[in-house]
Amino acid sequence: MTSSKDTELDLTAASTQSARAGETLLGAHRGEGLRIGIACGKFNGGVTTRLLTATLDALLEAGVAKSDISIAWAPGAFELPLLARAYATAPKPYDAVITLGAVIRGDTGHYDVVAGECARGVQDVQLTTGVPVIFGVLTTDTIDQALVRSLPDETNKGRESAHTALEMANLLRSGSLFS
Ligand code: INI
Repeated sequence: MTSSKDTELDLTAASTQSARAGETLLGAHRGEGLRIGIACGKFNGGVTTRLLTATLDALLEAGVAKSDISIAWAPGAFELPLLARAYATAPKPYDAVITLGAVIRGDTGHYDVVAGECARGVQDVQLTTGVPVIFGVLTTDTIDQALVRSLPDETNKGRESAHTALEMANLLRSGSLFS
């Protein structure tokens, strides 16, 4: 029986292959000196606050200074890309932006439009600005699924988003991508 374990990155194999290239870039999960913008949705705020808590825990643990973190609250996930663009193009641009939201299918016909446009907008912003914008938006069929993905543990989507933001920000500052 195959499982997701079979597709995990094998660090030994990765290191063996890296030795065959002139340069290998890997972003660390370190936060010193990085400025991070967080755009957080108020819609389904009971869930997004759980994501935000874990995001901040992870950023502060990694050494991001409190004064280098800004949080902006959007009405809902649909508005997150616009806030992300504002962070990415600010006079003193942020090194990465994290979007946090919860789009829950429930009974609303809105779901596909809101979730799809949010994802498309987030990708647009990072590709047009060159600033990493992390998609920390839960898109689930049920409230229970959203609650499971925002538990106060390692699996919390906000914590994962914080690590992704640091990794991408550091990666884009390294080696031949930077100078
Ligand atoms: N916004 C969300 O963040 N999550 C949802 O589940 C959601 N649903 O289901 O409608 C939602 N809608 C609001 C939307 O993001 C906008 O704020 C609104 O349409 C105004 O532009």
